[in-house]
Amino acid sequence: MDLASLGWSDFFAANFAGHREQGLLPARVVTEDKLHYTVVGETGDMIAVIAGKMLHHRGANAALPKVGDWVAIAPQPGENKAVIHAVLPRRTHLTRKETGRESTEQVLATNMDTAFVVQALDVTFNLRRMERFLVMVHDGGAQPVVVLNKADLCAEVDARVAEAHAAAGNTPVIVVSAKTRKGIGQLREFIKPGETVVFIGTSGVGKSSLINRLNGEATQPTLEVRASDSKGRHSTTWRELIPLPAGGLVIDTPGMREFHMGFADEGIDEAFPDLMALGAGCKFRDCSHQNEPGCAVKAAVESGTVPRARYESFLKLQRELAFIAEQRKEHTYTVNKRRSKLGTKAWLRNG
Ligand SMILES: Nc1nc2c(ncn2[C@@H]2O[C@H](COP(=O)(O)OP(=O)(O)OP(=O)(O)O)[C@@H](O)[C@H]2O)c(=O)[nH]1
Ligand SMILES: [Mg+2]
Ligand SMILES: [Zn+2]
Repeated sequence: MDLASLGWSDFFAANFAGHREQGLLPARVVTEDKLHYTVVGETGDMIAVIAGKMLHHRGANAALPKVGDWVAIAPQPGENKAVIHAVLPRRTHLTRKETGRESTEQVLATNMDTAFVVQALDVTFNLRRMERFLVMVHDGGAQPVVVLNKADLCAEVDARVAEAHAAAGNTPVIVVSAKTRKGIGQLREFIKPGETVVFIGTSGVGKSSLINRLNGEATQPTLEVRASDSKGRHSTTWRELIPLPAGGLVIDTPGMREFHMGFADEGIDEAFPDLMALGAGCKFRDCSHQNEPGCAVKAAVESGTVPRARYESFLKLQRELAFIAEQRKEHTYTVNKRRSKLGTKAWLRNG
């Protein structure tokens, strides 16, 4: 397997030079299960553990290898095993921040070019939630694409698309159906050989179903959604990097529960650039755009320049950020203890 098709680039090569001198080899993290990993390199996939030295010197949990990371490994001779000695700097990342300190960040996936923010065109359709996922993506540096799935269940697709466009700014919006295969070709156009994409969105929106369509084969488990409330049980329980037959790599993620999505303050700027720009015209520099006199943002809402719904979602996000900041003071971080299973079948099959 050549490194370029796994996403290797000059950026990583430059950062690897020192490790190469020490006789280490580059590999990419495919699955992560606490401190057990599957990595893939030029010689195929291996089970990997992290070097003791690295464990002792690590600062934050975020510094440990995550799915999508490039790592420096020492292969164990004669075995399909390796020891991870270092994590290369990340080009992009997807990070959930439950509190502000670095030790409390949960890195969900790394080094992706594009992030598909998936929403279902059914009763769960929620623009505010979409905006939050977009904040997360912007924050980590990947290119977002809004994917509206389950088009087969929606009679007003055009209206939903218009709403999504209004909320997503310049972010592309595409309409698909994993069921009827509508738009799968369009989805594919965003996945170039050697590039990595991640699917994110709440449970049941159809992330794994779409990946199975791209794959041309069902490798990802999916679950039937309860018809009554459209709520799926979580069917994907681990993150995994999957090679596609046509080139390119996808990372499947388990659906996130809304409440646990944290946001970085910088991300809000990028999700609401229009409001941020207006805010420069407010009378007070620290204007919260709620009750202050001379607020340019409120004036724009009153005059209809900014849709009221957009303003309200901005306020809601601001409140949630404030709430998270409060929580931060009260709770100390507990490491996510969710047990996940290793899923190496895709690599065994393709590699
Ligand atoms: N009608 C319809 N159903 C779909 C479509 N895509 C997915 N589904 C169904 O939605 C349910 C959830 O799909 P999954 O692919 O498991 O969703 P997920 O986003 O991976 O969910 P988690 O892994 O729990 O985060 C399954 O029953 C799918 O069959 C679609 O385009 N149309
Ligand atoms: Mg899934
Ligand atoms: Zn203001």
